[in-house]
Amino acid sequence: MRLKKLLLVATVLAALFAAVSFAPALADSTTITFEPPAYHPGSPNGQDGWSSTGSAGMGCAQYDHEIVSNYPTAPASFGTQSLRMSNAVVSGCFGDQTFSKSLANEAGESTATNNGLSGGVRQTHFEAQWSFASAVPSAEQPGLYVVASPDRGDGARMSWVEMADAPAGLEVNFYDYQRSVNDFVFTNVASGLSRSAPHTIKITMDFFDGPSNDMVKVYVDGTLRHTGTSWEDYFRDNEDGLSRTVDSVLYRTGGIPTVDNRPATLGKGFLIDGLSMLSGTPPTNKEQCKNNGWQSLSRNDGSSFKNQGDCVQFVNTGK
Ligand SMILES: [Ca+2]
Ligand SMILES: [Ca+2]
Ligand SMILES: [Ca+2]
Repeated sequence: MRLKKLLLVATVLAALFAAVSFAPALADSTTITFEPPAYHPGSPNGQDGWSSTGSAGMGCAQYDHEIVSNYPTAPASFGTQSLRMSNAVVSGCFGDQTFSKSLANEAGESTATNNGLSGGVRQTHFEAQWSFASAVPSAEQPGLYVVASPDRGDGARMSWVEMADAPAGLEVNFYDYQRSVNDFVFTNVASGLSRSAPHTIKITMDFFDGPSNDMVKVYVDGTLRHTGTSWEDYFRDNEDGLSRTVDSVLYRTGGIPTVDNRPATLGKGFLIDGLSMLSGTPPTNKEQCKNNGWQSLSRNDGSSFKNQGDCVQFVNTGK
């Protein structure tokens, strides 16, 4: 009896071990709505894996970044709680700004460095989408901006998407790093967006080994507005030669204190909600689908394949 029991336990353990060892590295995703009980009003620091030590009073400056409840001008689609950020307070620091929770599986080139700030099974594709709205729908908030960057958790940003307010309406702006000019290149992605409606930004990043080939797309309100590249060559040419991984979004109010800060935005700024992120590895050639390779691959939206044929069809048709 005792031996039988032991054998049973051993069998179960072996099965569990097999399941863990051979579990395919599936696409990984998360959606954040800032709703209770996972989130409560105040600094996002320490909530559900978020980090925001500055807004919690433990950074270079006490940023005006907080989770708000029943904010009077919040769009109905934002529910009861949202992340609110303004550039009433800015600094040149990175690690104390607001970082989302991290995906289990990082994304990046095979040789990208994570510095222990991301992990899991490395994927080639990362996406982040969120909605934002002006906290003051009736008027311009002059000089308001908040920047979102796919990041591993310390400010080694791999891209840069800005939400800003301008006389003609809200704007979305973008910087990538282009080796042809050895510099960051600015693009206005969208302008004149209504202040009285929420807008959605989606950024997708496809990492390919080697320089000057990563592909970054920026969508505004569901429409592809810009295709550019990542910051891989910034790190390659100006730092240690290695690209960086991403597993989260850094929301930052960076800048020079007393120059870039806009005190009038205190308690206002932008409301941010509905952040979803995913990582996965879409196949780029049919060979990757073979020998059970399809099991660890996914479409761009993170959905998995039913079988090898399904995977091959995606390579052929993009569907
Ligand atoms: Ca919400
Ligand atoms: Ca991380
Ligand atoms: Ca690359």
